[in-house]
Amino acid sequence: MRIDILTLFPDIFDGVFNQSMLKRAQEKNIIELHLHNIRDYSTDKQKSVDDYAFGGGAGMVMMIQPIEDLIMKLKKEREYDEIIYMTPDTKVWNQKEANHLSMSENIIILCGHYKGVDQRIRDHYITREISIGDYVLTGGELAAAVVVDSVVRLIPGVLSDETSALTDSHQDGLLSPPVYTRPANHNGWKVPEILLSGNTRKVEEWREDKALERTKIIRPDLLEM
Ligand code: 6GU
Repeated sequence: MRIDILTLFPDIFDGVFNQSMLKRAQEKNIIELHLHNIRDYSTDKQKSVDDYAFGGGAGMVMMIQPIEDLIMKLKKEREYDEIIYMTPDTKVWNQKEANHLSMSENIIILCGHYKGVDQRIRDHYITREISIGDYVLTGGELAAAVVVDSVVRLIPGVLSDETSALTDSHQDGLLSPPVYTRPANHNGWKVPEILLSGNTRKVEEWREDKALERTKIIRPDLLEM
């Protein structure tokens, strides 16, 4: 999978993309991450990328020209499955959508800043909008990093068997059951007996029960979907 990220702040991604799982996925050539600085595509003398909002009000709006030129250049080079815009004013990202997006070949992710991008970019180029939750971040970059991480770890070959994504919270629509490691008794705090029994069928049943119990208490909304 190739992911092109369009941003005014490419440095924000440095730490995230050059560590751990995302680093390994790139080394194994399972993904290619390309960062593009929108400002490099501004054709005006001052290299401006934003302007005042028509109609007034506080905050700047990202202008069409540099974003359009960058998107057009990329679209000429290859076909994209999705051109995504990161914004808090849309539907919230979830595991099901991560599973689906992980099957894409090429995607573009546009990160908004300030008051966001000119609506005409959204109307004419964007095929999909993503928010990561009902709160406002300074820009779309951290949200884009969240989306990239959640998608890439689902691509076959990225995670090892031990860290397989199949047993993650949310993968089956439930929260994860509790997990324990040695020691079996820490100053009187004991691990549930069943986990020490060696009976894999009983352990699996216990985990399913606990997952359902935790979901009912903490996130009953997940059971209604
Ligand atoms: Cl995608 N962008 C911004 N700026 N804030 C957010 C968000 C995105 N998702 C949740 N909050």
